[in-house]
Amino acid sequence: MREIISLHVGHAGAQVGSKCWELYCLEHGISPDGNLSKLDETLQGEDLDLSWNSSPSTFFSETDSGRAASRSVFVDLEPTVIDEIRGGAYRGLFRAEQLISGKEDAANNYARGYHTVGREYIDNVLEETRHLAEDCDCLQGFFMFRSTGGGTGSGFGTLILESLAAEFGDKSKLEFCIYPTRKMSASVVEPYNAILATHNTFGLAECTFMIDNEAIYDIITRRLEIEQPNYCSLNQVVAQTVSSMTASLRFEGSLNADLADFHSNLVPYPRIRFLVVSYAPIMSSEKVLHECPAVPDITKMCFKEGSQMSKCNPEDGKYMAVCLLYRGDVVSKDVNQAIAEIKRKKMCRFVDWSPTGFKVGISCHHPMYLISSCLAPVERSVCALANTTAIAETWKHLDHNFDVMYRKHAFVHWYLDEGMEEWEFYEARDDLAALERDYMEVAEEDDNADCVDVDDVEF
Ligand SMILES: Nc1nc2c(ncn2[C@@H]2O[C@H](COP(=O)(O)OP(=O)(O)OP(=O)(O)O)[C@@H](O)[C@H]2O)c(=O)[nH]1
Ligand SMILES: [Mg+2]
Repeated sequence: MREIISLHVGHAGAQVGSKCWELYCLEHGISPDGNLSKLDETLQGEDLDLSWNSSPSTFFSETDSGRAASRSVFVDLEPTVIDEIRGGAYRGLFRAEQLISGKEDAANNYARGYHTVGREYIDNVLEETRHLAEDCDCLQGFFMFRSTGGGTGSGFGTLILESLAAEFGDKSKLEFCIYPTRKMSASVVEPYNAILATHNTFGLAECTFMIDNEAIYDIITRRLEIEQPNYCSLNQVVAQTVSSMTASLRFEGSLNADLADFHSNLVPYPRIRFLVVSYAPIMSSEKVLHECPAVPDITKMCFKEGSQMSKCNPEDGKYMAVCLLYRGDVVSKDVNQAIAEIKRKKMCRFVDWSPTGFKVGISCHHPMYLISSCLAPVERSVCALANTTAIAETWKHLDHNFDVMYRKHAFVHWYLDEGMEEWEFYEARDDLAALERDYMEVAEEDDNADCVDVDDVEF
């Protein structure tokens, strides 16, 4: 078995993580207390895999009493979210050591997470991670969930990745990162934290799945007609997407059955590793009564702004690689036709050196939904992971917002007080400028780029 350990860091990392684990439990027929056969009657229970012979053990271990336990560590520098998990319905999935919390948060300050407050907890996190790793037959790697806007996710998350690189250098490390947006920021210094975290994470993680709260907020208001979505709704959408992305790791599947497949397929250069994630369909219960989107419909949705978890216009960029992960009632012939149509309508431009074009994976396990989910259950879904130069727009906005404050040196003293030095700001900002240039070079490299040929489709 090839196991994966998930690390959920800071408020956003832990909250999103909770929703993900609820969904994994549902999909594998694991009850909230870790029991394999006793399913909550309120949950949908078809097609469940109630055995240890298949892939749930990539994410779950089996306790001596035969219960399922999560292979994860949840850590926040303040206690609120972790206390909720400790007292929540799913507490049976964790040992006490897996839920780590401190007394005071990093106050939206990267330096507090990295240099001062976070340092006090790094040993606990590493000790528990080692313990979980020792329990694995053959550890594949790690998923980290965090926001880069707050101090814990950005600073402490980076410190954890650095420590993992030192101790588990040969293992893959993939991140799900919530990046700051202007509309949904918790503090003005989020661009500082995000840029410091991005710069200091180069070389530590192979692949970053970008999540933008504003994009998800817009999807929910538009598609689900919820006027003011809260974090809970946002996290349900993120969890649904993460569950689709990880389905091939948890169930038998032909594509991305191994963690390394993700980055080997999708990341052509180490720095160009930030992936745009799309999920379709996202439908309300009312809509689902009248519409049942077919494979071509859901495939096309992934190439439009309205299904993307990042705020960037896919038409402004060129794709380097795309991975389409279908679930449910989907056959290869329909996928082939859907991709042919995307090509015919020139909905997606590729760089001409991309050798593989689309990668496709189909899992027959249809998507499942928590009873509390704001998303209506559907028979089939697709999650697209795309490496596109359109993401450069995110760096442009972030760099601009950083510059507006840094020009006046606003808030910089808070970081210097916590052990950072002035040059770290320059260095991080310079690196992000270089990243913008890297993306421009990839986009400019060829002007003969065309849509992918349908012969490139792989099953
Ligand atoms: N989607 C989502 N975003 C969140 C959630 N909580 C916070 N955020 C976003 O994350 C950023 C703030 O980061 P947090 O995760 O709260 O911060 P933290 O890592 O706990 O760090 P400190 O509180 O500063 O120690 C803001 O951009 C918020 O909009 C959540 O539950 N879901
Ligand atoms: Mg916090």
